[in-house]
Amino acid sequence: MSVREINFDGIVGPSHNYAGLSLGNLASARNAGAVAHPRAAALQGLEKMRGNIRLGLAQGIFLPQWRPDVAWLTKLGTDVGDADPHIRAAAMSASSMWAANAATVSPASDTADGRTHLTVANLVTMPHRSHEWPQTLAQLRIAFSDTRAFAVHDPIPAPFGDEGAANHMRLAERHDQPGVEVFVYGRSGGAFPARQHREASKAVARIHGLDPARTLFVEQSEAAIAAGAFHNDVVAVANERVLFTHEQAFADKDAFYADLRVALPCVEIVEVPASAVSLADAIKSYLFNAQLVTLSDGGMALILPTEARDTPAVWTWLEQMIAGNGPIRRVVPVDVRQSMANGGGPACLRLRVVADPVDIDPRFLVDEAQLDNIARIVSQYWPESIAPQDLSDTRLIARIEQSWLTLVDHLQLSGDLSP
Ligand code: SUG
Repeated sequence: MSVREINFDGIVGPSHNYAGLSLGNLASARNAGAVAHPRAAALQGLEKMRGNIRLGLAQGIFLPQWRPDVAWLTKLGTDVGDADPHIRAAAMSASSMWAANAATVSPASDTADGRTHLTVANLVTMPHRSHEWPQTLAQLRIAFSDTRAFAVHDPIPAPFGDEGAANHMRLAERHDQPGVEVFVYGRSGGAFPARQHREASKAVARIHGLDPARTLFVEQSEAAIAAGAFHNDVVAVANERVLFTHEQAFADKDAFYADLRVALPCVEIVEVPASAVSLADAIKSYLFNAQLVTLSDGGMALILPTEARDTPAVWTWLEQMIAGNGPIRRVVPVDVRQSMANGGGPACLRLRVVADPVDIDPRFLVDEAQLDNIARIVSQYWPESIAPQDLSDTRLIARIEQSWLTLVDHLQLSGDLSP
């Protein structure tokens, strides 16, 4: 085989719910208290993966995490029965589904030692996400255990917030060529927290052995964070030589674009002006939280949420873009509404790894037949619905645990991953 881009999607866990845990994430706040549908959510995610396989893309998976996170509750001196409701909800969250926040990945052609480097994200800013990394790291260490090809790193220490690939873009002439890595950090978002700290981004770049001449650190605009872009991948996405971005994504776009053109002269910047699509519409529709991918004919497709089609200004702009002569030739809407209602679009659900699939543990790679098997387990075991007040129900918790055990056993990972 050869080096290519593989999208690892987080399978939506059986405890998926709307507890309104993420300050600054407008969808999470809007849907707080609503009834969630974990089974439908997981099936939507699996259908997105199936669609991508049919487009000719390579697909990987990460497993849901053991919930409730008993180890975390124990460290807090409590358990699921006695915990305060907001701590219980944090321990039950299925937020690891958003694999773009699992880690930052630097492909082998960018690093000093010629290995692909992955640093697990510490996610320290949001309590419900701050306890994801140990179980994420366990999976990364299995999937990428071949130390000739991969180096998997511990999280950057607190208090330096690191939210992984959601604030990292890689541009290159082709995936297997040396690239430019762009780390986007926030300084302030007014009432909302800036989750990615510059110090964390700099540390990741050092640990991965990146070439300073091909590494950029770029500040996210305060306006974007204040408008609800809690991660850069809500307002910009890159693939190979193309940067697709909202005009107001960055604090100083002119300086950024100029630096990018020096580092990667072939770059094509597709900028959506605020006069065509407001920041509010971009964030509501998640236009930029799309998977921008290269198809086998060399053209690019934008896999975006159906909400983009339902937002008139966004759809009008996309139709004009496709009619023009730009590098993005196709738009593919996908239904991930259950995840979207918590602020997670198609791009949030996946972590991109440029590597040779033969170097990866095959239990983390899927074809359509394996997706069928996983969908059968989801249909049989995942709860149909969860309301926030159900989170202390012992029968529901038993069912969530049984769902996880069945899936992990099916994937032959029960010897490696324990609750
Ligand atoms: O961290 N939502 C996630 C969404 C993450 C989206 N990821 C990227 N943009 N890459 C978050 O805010 C909501 C959970 C709740 O409210 O129950 C949540 O965690």
